[in-house]
Amino acid sequence: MKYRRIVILTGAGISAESGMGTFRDKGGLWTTHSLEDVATPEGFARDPALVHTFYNLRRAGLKSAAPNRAHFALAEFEQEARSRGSDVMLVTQNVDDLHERAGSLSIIHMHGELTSAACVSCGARARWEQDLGLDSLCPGCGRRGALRPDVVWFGEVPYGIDEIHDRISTCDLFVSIGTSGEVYPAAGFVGLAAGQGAHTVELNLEPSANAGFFSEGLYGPATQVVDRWLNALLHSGG
Ligand code: BV8
Repeated sequence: MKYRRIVILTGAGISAESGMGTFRDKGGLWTTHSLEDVATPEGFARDPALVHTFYNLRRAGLKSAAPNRAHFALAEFEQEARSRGSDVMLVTQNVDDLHERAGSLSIIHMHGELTSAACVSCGARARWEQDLGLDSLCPGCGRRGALRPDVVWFGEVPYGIDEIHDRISTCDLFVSIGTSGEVYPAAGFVGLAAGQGAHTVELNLEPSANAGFFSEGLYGPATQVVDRWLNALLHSGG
Protein backbone atom coordinates (compact mmCIF):
# COMPACT_ATOMS: atom_id res chain seq x y z
CA MET A 1 0.00 0.00 0.00
CA LYS A 2 1.65 3.28 -1.12
CA TYR A 3 0.16 5.31 1.74
CA ARG A 4 1.24 4.34 5.24
CA ARG A 5 -0.37 6.97 7.52
CA ILE A 6 -3.94 7.78 6.48
CA VAL A 7 -6.37 10.25 8.06
CA ILE A 8 -10.01 10.29 6.95
CA LEU A 9 -12.35 13.16 7.96
CA THR A 10 -16.12 12.72 7.64
CA GLY A 11 -19.04 15.11 7.94
CA ALA A 12 -22.81 14.97 7.80
CA GLY A 13 -22.81 14.16 4.06
CA ILE A 14 -21.61 10.59 4.67
CA SER A 15 -24.73 9.96 6.78
CA ALA A 16 -27.16 11.80 4.48
CA GLU A 17 -28.15 8.62 2.59
CA SER A 18 -28.78 6.94 5.95
CA GLY A 19 -31.50 9.48 6.58
CA MET A 20 -29.55 11.60 9.08
CA GLY A 21 -30.05 15.30 8.28
CA THR A 22 -27.15 17.45 7.11
CA PHE A 23 -26.78 21.02 8.35
CA ARG A 24 -26.39 23.38 5.44
CA ASP A 25 -28.10 21.62 2.57
CA LYS A 26 -31.66 22.52 1.57
CA GLY A 27 -33.87 21.55 4.52
CA GLY A 28 -30.78 21.01 6.67
CA LEU A 29 -30.77 21.32 10.45
CA TRP A 30 -29.42 24.87 10.41
CA THR A 31 -32.20 25.92 8.05
CA THR A 32 -34.89 24.73 10.48
CA HIS A 33 -33.15 25.63 13.75
CA SER A 34 -31.09 28.62 14.79
CA LEU A 35 -27.56 27.34 15.41
CA GLU A 36 -27.22 29.92 18.19
CA ASP A 37 -30.27 28.49 19.98
CA VAL A 38 -29.40 24.78 19.83
CA ALA A 39 -25.62 24.42 19.30
CA THR A 40 -24.04 26.93 21.67
CA PRO A 41 -23.52 26.91 25.48
CA GLU A 42 -25.39 30.24 25.60
CA GLY A 43 -28.38 28.70 23.84
CA PHE A 44 -28.39 25.80 26.31
CA ALA A 45 -28.21 28.18 29.28
CA ARG A 46 -31.07 30.23 27.80
CA ASP A 47 -33.42 27.35 27.02
CA PRO A 48 -32.15 23.89 28.03
CA ALA A 49 -35.51 22.23 27.30
CA LEU A 50 -35.36 23.40 23.64
CA VAL A 51 -31.83 22.04 23.25
CA HIS A 52 -32.74 18.73 24.90
CA THR A 53 -35.67 18.38 22.50
CA PHE A 54 -33.41 19.11 19.50
CA TYR A 55 -30.93 16.42 20.50
CA ASN A 56 -33.56 13.94 21.79
CA LEU A 57 -35.17 13.96 18.31
CA ARG A 58 -31.80 13.31 16.63
CA ARG A 59 -30.84 10.63 19.17
CA ALA A 60 -34.20 8.90 18.62
CA GLY A 61 -33.56 9.12 14.86
CA LEU A 62 -30.53 6.85 15.28
CA LYS A 63 -32.87 3.91 15.89
CA SER A 64 -34.31 4.12 12.37
CA ALA A 65 -30.98 4.97 10.68
CA ALA A 66 -28.55 2.35 9.40
CA PRO A 67 -24.98 2.60 8.13
CA ASN A 68 -24.84 2.97 4.35
CA ARG A 69 -22.40 1.64 1.73
CA ALA A 70 -19.98 4.51 2.41
CA HIS A 71 -19.73 3.69 6.14
CA PHE A 72 -19.15 0.00 5.36
CA ALA A 73 -16.61 0.81 2.63
CA LEU A 74 -14.58 2.83 5.17
CA ALA A 75 -14.69 0.02 7.73
CA GLU A 76 -13.61 -2.57 5.13
CA PHE A 77 -10.85 -0.24 3.89
CA GLU A 78 -9.53 0.27 7.44
CA GLN A 79 -9.27 -3.50 7.93
CA GLU A 80 -7.58 -4.12 4.54
CA ALA A 81 -5.18 -1.18 4.86
CA ARG A 82 -4.20 -2.32 8.33
CA SER A 83 -3.55 -5.87 7.04
CA ARG A 84 -1.14 -4.28 4.54
CA GLY A 85 0.70 -2.44 7.33
CA SER A 86 -0.89 1.00 6.93
CA ASP A 87 -2.34 3.04 9.79
CA VAL A 88 -5.85 4.53 9.37
CA MET A 89 -7.44 7.12 11.69
CA LEU A 90 -11.07 8.15 11.17
CA VAL A 91 -11.95 11.63 12.48
CA THR A 92 -15.65 12.36 12.32
CA GLN A 93 -17.54 15.59 12.89
CA ASN A 94 -20.69 13.51 13.10
CA VAL A 95 -22.38 12.73 16.38
CA ASP A 96 -24.20 9.65 15.05
CA ASP A 97 -22.95 6.10 15.70
CA LEU A 98 -23.05 4.86 12.11
CA HIS A 99 -19.27 4.46 11.71
CA GLU A 100 -19.18 2.23 14.80
CA ARG A 101 -22.16 0.21 13.62
CA ALA A 102 -20.47 -0.30 10.23
CA GLY A 103 -17.39 -1.73 11.97
CA SER A 104 -14.87 1.13 11.95
CA LEU A 105 -12.50 0.79 14.91
CA SER A 106 -10.18 3.80 15.23
CA ILE A 107 -12.59 6.74 15.45
CA ILE A 108 -12.34 10.18 17.05
CA HIS A 109 -15.72 11.91 17.46
CA MET A 110 -14.32 15.44 17.50
CA HIS A 111 -17.79 16.99 17.98
CA GLY A 112 -18.98 14.42 20.53
CA GLU A 113 -21.74 11.81 20.31
CA LEU A 114 -25.53 11.69 20.56
CA THR A 115 -25.25 8.47 22.59
CA SER A 116 -23.32 10.18 25.39
CA ALA A 117 -24.33 12.59 28.15
CA ALA A 118 -22.03 14.88 30.16
CA CYS A 119 -22.58 16.23 33.68
CA VAL A 120 -21.94 19.97 34.10
CA SER A 121 -21.60 19.39 37.83
CA CYS A 122 -19.16 16.49 38.21
CA GLY A 123 -17.84 16.19 34.66
CA ALA A 124 -18.87 12.52 34.30
CA ARG A 125 -19.64 11.32 30.75
CA ALA A 126 -22.00 8.37 30.39
CA ARG A 127 -23.50 6.35 27.55
CA TRP A 128 -27.04 7.67 27.06
CA GLU A 129 -29.54 6.24 24.58
CA GLN A 130 -32.89 7.51 25.81
CA ASP A 131 -34.26 11.05 26.08
CA LEU A 132 -32.21 13.48 28.15
CA GLY A 133 -33.94 16.23 30.11
CA LEU A 134 -34.01 18.47 33.14
CA ASP A 135 -35.22 15.59 35.28
CA SER A 136 -32.40 13.23 34.25
CA LEU A 137 -30.09 12.09 37.05
CA CYS A 138 -26.32 12.05 36.61
CA PRO A 139 -25.06 8.44 37.05
CA GLY A 140 -21.87 9.90 38.55
CA CYS A 141 -22.97 12.39 41.21
CA GLY A 142 -26.71 11.72 41.23
CA ARG A 143 -27.58 15.37 40.64
CA ARG A 144 -30.85 16.03 38.82
CA GLY A 145 -30.87 18.42 35.85
CA ALA A 146 -27.06 18.64 35.49
CA LEU A 147 -26.78 16.51 32.35
CA ARG A 148 -26.24 17.98 28.86
CA PRO A 149 -25.78 16.37 25.45
CA ASP A 150 -22.11 15.31 25.18
CA VAL A 151 -21.57 17.23 21.94
CA VAL A 152 -19.15 20.05 21.14
CA TRP A 153 -21.01 23.31 20.56
CA PHE A 154 -19.75 26.44 18.81
CA GLY A 155 -17.18 28.15 21.00
CA GLU A 156 -16.21 24.85 22.69
CA VAL A 157 -12.96 22.98 22.12
CA PRO A 158 -13.36 19.85 19.96
CA TYR A 159 -12.44 16.49 21.45
CA GLY A 160 -9.08 14.91 20.59
CA ILE A 161 -7.75 18.00 18.85
CA ASP A 162 -4.12 17.41 19.90
CA GLU A 163 -4.11 13.82 18.65
CA ILE A 164 -5.87 14.90 15.45
CA HIS A 165 -3.24 17.58 14.80
CA ASP A 166 -0.43 15.08 15.49
CA ARG A 167 -1.93 12.56 13.06
CA ILE A 168 -2.56 15.10 10.31
CA SER A 169 0.91 16.62 10.71
CA THR A 170 2.49 13.25 9.86
CA CYS A 171 -0.03 11.67 7.48
CA ASP A 172 0.76 10.95 3.81
CA LEU A 173 -2.91 10.72 2.76
CA PHE A 174 -5.81 12.93 3.95
CA VAL A 175 -9.32 12.13 2.67
CA SER A 176 -12.30 14.40 3.43
CA ILE A 177 -15.78 12.92 2.92
CA GLY A 178 -19.20 14.61 3.08
CA THR A 179 -18.33 17.92 4.66
CA SER A 180 -18.98 21.47 3.52
CA GLY A 181 -15.68 22.78 4.85
CA GLU A 182 -17.51 25.54 6.74
CA VAL A 183 -16.75 24.64 10.36
CA TYR A 184 -13.35 25.07 11.99
CA PRO A 185 -10.98 23.68 13.08
CA ALA A 186 -12.06 20.68 10.88
CA ALA A 187 -12.21 22.88 7.78
CA GLY A 188 -8.55 23.79 8.33
CA PHE A 189 -7.31 20.19 8.43
CA VAL A 190 -6.77 19.95 4.65
CA GLY A 191 -4.46 23.02 4.75
CA LEU A 192 -2.42 21.40 7.54
CA ALA A 193 -2.18 18.09 5.60
CA ALA A 194 -1.35 19.70 2.25
CA GLY A 195 1.14 22.03 3.94
CA GLN A 196 3.25 19.09 5.09
CA GLY A 197 3.10 17.29 1.75
CA ALA A 198 0.25 14.78 2.17
CA HIS A 199 -1.87 13.80 -0.81
CA THR A 200 -5.32 15.30 -0.18
CA VAL A 201 -8.63 14.03 -1.59
CA GLU A 202 -12.19 15.34 -1.34
CA LEU A 203 -15.11 12.93 -1.82
CA ASN A 204 -18.33 14.93 -1.69
CA LEU A 205 -21.68 15.48 -3.40
CA GLU A 206 -20.27 18.71 -4.82
CA PRO A 207 -17.10 20.80 -4.38
CA SER A 208 -16.95 22.17 -0.82
CA ALA A 209 -15.92 25.64 0.33
CA ASN A 210 -12.29 24.56 0.46
CA ALA A 211 -12.25 22.29 -2.60
CA GLY A 212 -9.34 24.33 -3.93
CA PHE A 213 -7.05 22.99 -1.22
CA PHE A 214 -7.38 19.36 -2.37
CA SER A 215 -5.02 17.62 -4.83
CA GLU A 216 -7.90 15.43 -6.02
CA GLY A 217 -11.72 15.40 -5.91
CA LEU A 218 -14.41 12.88 -6.80
CA TYR A 219 -17.99 14.11 -6.68
CA GLY A 220 -21.30 12.31 -6.30
CA PRO A 221 -23.32 10.56 -3.57
CA ALA A 222 -21.09 9.04 -0.88
CA THR A 223 -22.64 5.60 -1.36
CA GLN A 224 -21.16 5.62 -4.88
CA VAL A 225 -17.93 7.64 -4.78
CA VAL A 226 -16.43 6.39 -1.49
CA ASP A 227 -16.46 2.70 -2.47
CA ARG A 228 -15.20 3.53 -5.98
CA TRP A 229 -12.29 5.67 -4.79
CA LEU A 230 -11.18 3.33 -1.98
CA ASN A 231 -11.27 0.27 -4.26
CA ALA A 232 -9.27 2.08 -6.93
CA LEU A 233 -6.71 2.99 -4.25
CA LEU A 234 -6.42 -0.59 -3.00
CA HIS A 235 -6.19 -2.10 -6.48
CA SER A 236 -3.84 0.48 -7.93
CA GLY A 237 -1.20 -0.45 -5.38
CA GLY A 238 -1.94 3.06 -4.10
C1 BV8 B 1 -13.51 25.95 18.30
C2 BV8 B 1 -22.49 20.14 17.27
C3 BV8 B 1 -11.64 26.75 19.51
C4 BV8 B 1 -22.93 18.75 17.36
C5 BV8 B 1 -21.22 21.36 15.65
C6 BV8 B 1 -11.34 29.60 12.93
C7 BV8 B 1 -10.56 28.77 13.75
C8 BV8 B 1 -11.12 28.16 14.86
C9 BV8 B 1 -12.47 28.36 15.18
C10 BV8 B 1 -13.24 29.18 14.37
C11 BV8 B 1 -12.68 29.79 13.27
N1 BV8 B 1 -13.66 30.53 12.68
C12 BV8 B 1 -14.82 30.38 13.36
C13 BV8 B 1 -14.60 29.58 14.41
C14 BV8 B 1 -15.60 29.20 15.42
C15 BV8 B 1 -16.48 28.02 15.03
C16 BV8 B 1 -16.78 27.93 13.56
O1 BV8 B 1 -16.14 27.19 12.82
N2 BV8 B 1 -17.81 28.64 13.12
C17 BV8 B 1 -18.21 28.55 11.73
C18 BV8 B 1 -19.74 28.66 11.64
C19 BV8 B 1 -17.50 29.64 10.94
N3 BV8 B 1 -15.87 26.79 15.46
C20 BV8 B 1 -16.03 26.38 16.74
O2 BV8 B 1 -16.62 27.03 17.58
C21 BV8 B 1 -15.41 25.05 17.12
N4 BV8 B 1 -14.63 25.22 18.32
O3 BV8 B 1 -13.13 26.52 17.31
O4 BV8 B 1 -12.85 25.99 19.51
C22 BV8 B 1 -10.48 25.86 19.35
C23 BV8 B 1 -10.20 25.29 18.11
C24 BV8 B 1 -9.10 24.47 17.97
C25 BV8 B 1 -8.30 24.22 19.06
C26 BV8 B 1 -8.59 24.78 20.30
C27 BV8 B 1 -9.68 25.60 20.45
C28 BV8 B 1 -16.47 24.02 17.45
C29 BV8 B 1 -17.22 23.64 16.20
C30 BV8 B 1 -18.20 22.49 16.51
C31 BV8 B 1 -19.59 22.99 16.45
N5 BV8 B 1 -20.53 21.89 16.61
N6 BV8 B 1 -22.12 20.45 15.91
C32 BV8 B 1 -24.11 18.56 16.47
O5 BV8 B 1 -25.15 19.16 16.79
O6 BV8 B 1 -23.98 17.84 15.49
S1 BV8 B 1 -20.90 21.83 14.06
C33 BV8 B 1 -21.80 20.99 12.91
O7 BV8 B 1 -21.17 21.34 11.66
C34 BV8 B 1 -21.71 19.49 12.96
O8 BV8 B 1 -20.78 18.99 13.90
C35 BV8 B 1 -21.23 19.15 11.55
O9 BV8 B 1 -20.58 17.96 11.48
C36 BV8 B 1 -20.34 20.29 11.32
C37 BV8 B 1 -19.83 20.52 9.94
O10 BV8 B 1 -20.92 20.43 9.06
P1 BV8 B 1 -20.82 19.30 7.93
O11 BV8 B 1 -20.63 17.98 8.61
O12 BV8 B 1 -19.83 19.69 6.91
O13 BV8 B 1 -22.30 19.33 7.35
P2 BV8 B 1 -22.87 20.38 6.30
O14 BV8 B 1 -24.36 20.22 6.29
O15 BV8 B 1 -22.28 21.72 6.54
O16 BV8 B 1 -22.30 19.86 4.89
C38 BV8 B 1 -22.73 18.61 4.39
C39 BV8 B 1 -21.86 18.30 3.18
O17 BV8 B 1 -22.19 17.00 2.72
C40 BV8 B 1 -22.08 19.26 2.03
O18 BV8 B 1 -20.85 19.62 1.46
C41 BV8 B 1 -22.91 18.43 1.03
O19 BV8 B 1 -22.59 18.77 -0.32
C42 BV8 B 1 -22.43 17.04 1.33
N7 BV8 B 1 -23.42 15.99 1.05
C43 BV8 B 1 -24.77 16.06 1.20
N8 BV8 B 1 -25.31 14.88 0.83
C44 BV8 B 1 -24.30 14.06 0.45
C45 BV8 B 1 -23.09 14.77 0.60
N9 BV8 B 1 -21.90 14.24 0.28
C46 BV8 B 1 -21.89 12.97 -0.17
N10 BV8 B 1 -23.00 12.22 -0.32
C47 BV8 B 1 -24.22 12.73 -0.02
N11 BV8 B 1 -25.32 11.97 -0.20
